[in-house]
Amino acid sequence: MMREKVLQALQESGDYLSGEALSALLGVSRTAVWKAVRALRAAGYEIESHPRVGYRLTGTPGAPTAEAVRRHLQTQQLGRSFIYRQEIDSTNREARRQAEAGAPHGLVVLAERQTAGRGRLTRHWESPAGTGIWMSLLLRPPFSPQRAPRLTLLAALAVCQALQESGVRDVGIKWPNDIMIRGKKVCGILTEMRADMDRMEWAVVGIGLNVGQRQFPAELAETASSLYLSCGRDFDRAALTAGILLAYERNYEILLAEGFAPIRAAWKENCVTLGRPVTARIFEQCWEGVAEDIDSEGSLLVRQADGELVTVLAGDVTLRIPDKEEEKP
Ligand code: BT5
Repeated sequence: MMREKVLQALQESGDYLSGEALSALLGVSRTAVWKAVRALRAAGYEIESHPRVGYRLTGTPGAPTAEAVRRHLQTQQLGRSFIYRQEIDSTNREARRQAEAGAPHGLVVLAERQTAGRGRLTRHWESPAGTGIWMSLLLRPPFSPQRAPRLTLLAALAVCQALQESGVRDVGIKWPNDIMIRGKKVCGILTEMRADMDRMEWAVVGIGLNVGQRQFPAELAETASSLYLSCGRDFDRAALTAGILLAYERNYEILLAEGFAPIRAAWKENCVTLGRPVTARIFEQCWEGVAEDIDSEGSLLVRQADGELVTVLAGDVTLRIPDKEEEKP
């Protein structure tokens, strides 16, 4: 449909596209482009237009603005302070700046688009406008920095639960920080903190969830997916954001009240890594074996062929026998 094509082109560009460029790109008249823009606006998309420069997508239906999220929010603390931006370098960076300036536990920073979205180890995180939930949670946890990996596991569990509650099936956690649907990554998590020896001053948990992408850049096409591509429908990002925050807060309270055991159990139930042959890598180190368990700190325990059990604190894991669906073209 022309609407979809125009939308896709605007999403990909993230900037102004002239009517002329759009009509050349899609091989239709400028009137057809204009009609598609009008239809998109009627469906709730916000599209700016300026003579000469052209069209720019500035908002999508279900945009997770502070106001829209608040309408769904059922938490006590998480997201009660909420910063929403059209564009930002990285929500993690902004949350860190806010943390250093004294912002409270529970602050959430969310942006429509990140210009310098980051994964772990300075990797790039693709964060196009209006298609994802790019947000960071500022926490001031009353425990030691050694416990920080738990905050990542909590986030993975919360995303999983919120997706399941929204009717998404086949969601699983790949240790330590990926949410997968049928072998493809729909969400990544990046936790950063500032701490002294025995206390965390702040932790920032960044969550990047692909929601509405119709396609991915070539280098991610094999490995990444969005909720739209996996489930064939659109999701209300504001409602989903509130759902993730509620799930996170619930799990966080359980962690504080009852310790890590119930979280670990729930996490394990949703994990796609355990019981499978894996390769775990961190920097130059590499282990092969069967992922057997996670320990009380959230580290992965891998049973090697020689019977030795190694503890992997952090790193990347590949499943050596991929999910069946991964093999589909
Ligand atoms: C992660 O790192 O998965 C953590 C991603 C965290 C992103 C959130 S968005 C809000 C907050 N603000 C930020 O700046 N970051 C956080 P890692 O496991 O290292 O995976 C990174 C790798 O995932 C990249 O090297 C790509 O291969 C791949 N990738 C990049 N963008 C992707 C996307 N949108 N969907 C799926 N995979 C992607």
